[in-house]
Amino acid sequence: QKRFLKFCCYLLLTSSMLSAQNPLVTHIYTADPTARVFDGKLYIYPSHDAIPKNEEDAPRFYMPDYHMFSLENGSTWKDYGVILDQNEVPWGKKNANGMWAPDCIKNGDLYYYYFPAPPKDESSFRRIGVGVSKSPIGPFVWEKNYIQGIEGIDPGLLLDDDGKTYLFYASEKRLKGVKLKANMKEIDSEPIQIQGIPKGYVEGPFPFKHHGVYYLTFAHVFPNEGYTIGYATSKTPLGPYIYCGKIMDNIDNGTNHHSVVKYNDRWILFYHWWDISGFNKLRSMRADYLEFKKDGSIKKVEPTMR
Ligand code: FUB
Repeated sequence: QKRFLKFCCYLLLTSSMLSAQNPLVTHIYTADPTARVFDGKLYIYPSHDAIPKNEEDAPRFYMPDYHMFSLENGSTWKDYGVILDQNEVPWGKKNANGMWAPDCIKNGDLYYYYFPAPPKDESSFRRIGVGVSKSPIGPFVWEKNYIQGIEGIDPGLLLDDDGKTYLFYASEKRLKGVKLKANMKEIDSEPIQIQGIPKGYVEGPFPFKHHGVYYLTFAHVFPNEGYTIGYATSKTPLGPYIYCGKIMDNIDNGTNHHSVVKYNDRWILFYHWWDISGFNKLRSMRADYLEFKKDGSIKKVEPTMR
């Protein structure tokens, strides 16, 4: 009880330490920010680090639902509230508090929201589900079952110029990828392990295409170095990839799930840190500009640490 009280005091003391740009929002804790631009508007689909209800939950991730945000007037992040609660997931385990990093993409006129959650059939640590909406802000209609044939966390989606969609995810500390069928709800190939990613714990794949090159960024743990953000490139969506180096060094943040998006002609890296809480299970999403060099390589991002 003493430890939990100490933890609550810390939250109260640190909750007034705000900065202008980073973290992006301060009224709730947000992590794993997947930013997307739909029809010129910037959205973020993060996960939500809720405040644990009791001491037993305090040292762990406590993630019962998802919020989402959009940028209004270039400066304010609008919170749309809970867009999915864990107990609304048709195939999800009740009250498991394990709603980890999601993603959302647009294909045609529809928006597809992908998320990992613990399944009630306990067939795996996490399965990946999908919901469909006519709007980027939902409401999403949630599929009755998880996507068959894959298991893992951290879905990251790539809609290629030819209309084919690829789902990347992390499973058993490795990155995997699979082509999706046109319905966006079923796999259309055998999942493969992405080749060319350095050894070590890896998660949080984020794929995108720039000047015809496929980029795959990921959170990566080198031995004795902690979480870094690395990236690799390829001529084909599912690789093999060539490791190109780090986008961000370890900032002692526990994890470093992120996304990279071009908005108003500038590239931005979205990531998280524990600015407000001082506790790496209560994270806050952040953003800093990212630049490409002329040869297509990415300059390392120095986080604005207040
Ligand atoms: O936020 C929960 C999990 O931690 C994410 O799914 C991982 O990428 C890591 O950030």
